[in-house]
Amino acid sequence: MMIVRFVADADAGAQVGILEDGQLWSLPGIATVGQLLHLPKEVLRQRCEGKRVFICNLEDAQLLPPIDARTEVWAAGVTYQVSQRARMDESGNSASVYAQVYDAERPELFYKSTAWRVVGTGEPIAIRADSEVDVPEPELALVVNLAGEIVGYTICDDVSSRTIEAENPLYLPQAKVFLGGCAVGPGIRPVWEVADPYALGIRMDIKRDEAVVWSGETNTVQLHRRLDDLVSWLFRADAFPDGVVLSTGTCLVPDLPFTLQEGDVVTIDIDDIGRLENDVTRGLGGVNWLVEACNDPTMRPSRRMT
Ligand code: DO4
Ligand code: MG
Repeated sequence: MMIVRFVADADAGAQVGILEDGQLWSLPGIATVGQLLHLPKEVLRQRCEGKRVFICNLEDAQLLPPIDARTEVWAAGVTYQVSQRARMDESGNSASVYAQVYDAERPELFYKSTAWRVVGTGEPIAIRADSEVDVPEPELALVVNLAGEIVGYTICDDVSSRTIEAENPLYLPQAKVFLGGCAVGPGIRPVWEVADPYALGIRMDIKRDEAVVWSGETNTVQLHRRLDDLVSWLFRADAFPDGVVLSTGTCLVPDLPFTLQEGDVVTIDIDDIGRLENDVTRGLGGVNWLVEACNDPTMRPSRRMT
């Protein structure tokens, strides 16, 4: 079962419900994912497993990113050794900050996106026009309710500018937060359906002109932090009235000088969670539609679901 947002009918707009066995169902009384994230985990489970109304088959609808309302995306960084090494290799005199944060008790946590800026599977991501080296970051993301309980898992692509972050670590927000720089999807796998989040295979392929130009595979067993611990740091001095998506850091980093290019296709698979697939555009032109789509989800550009 997956909790999803979708458009099946332009008049009905965005709906929230359950995807199971290729069929979409709505949950009576539930209009947003934010509303579901008000519920304690056990009540959420009862709602998901309780009364539903059949809407249509998946191929007759368009999936939207599974995040809305006031839900934000936050991210953890340098949580896998591969990320620590990559940051140290690229950052010259600033390399020591990454070594320190990897082993520090306090994790690196940063704000990544509002819900309206997030793209879903089948929609374009963007790399910045003022950056030369840009990468996707395939990450297991936690879906956390108002009370700070992990209620589900999804996939986040923390698209990043290596050029800007390497120039100065204080440029991190510009390396991380920009229109089209955050993809989340395809839906939310409830926590009660994932036996062991520390044993999930993660794969990423990058295709250019139909050929795979980069491919890698790893497993969340390599994660250097505990998931509950990351959440507890996030909730230490902040509140999330419509819950929060917390991305847990990248475990796959292409070697320099690899960079994404316009037209590439990034595919991320995580065991038990699903597949997130996005074409790459450069600059604002390919993602400006997000500004209008935040008020009209039926105008999303793609109906592709993998
Ligand atoms: O320190 C920069 C951020 C690193 C990051 O996003 C990651 O490790 O996933
Ligand atoms: Mg990241």
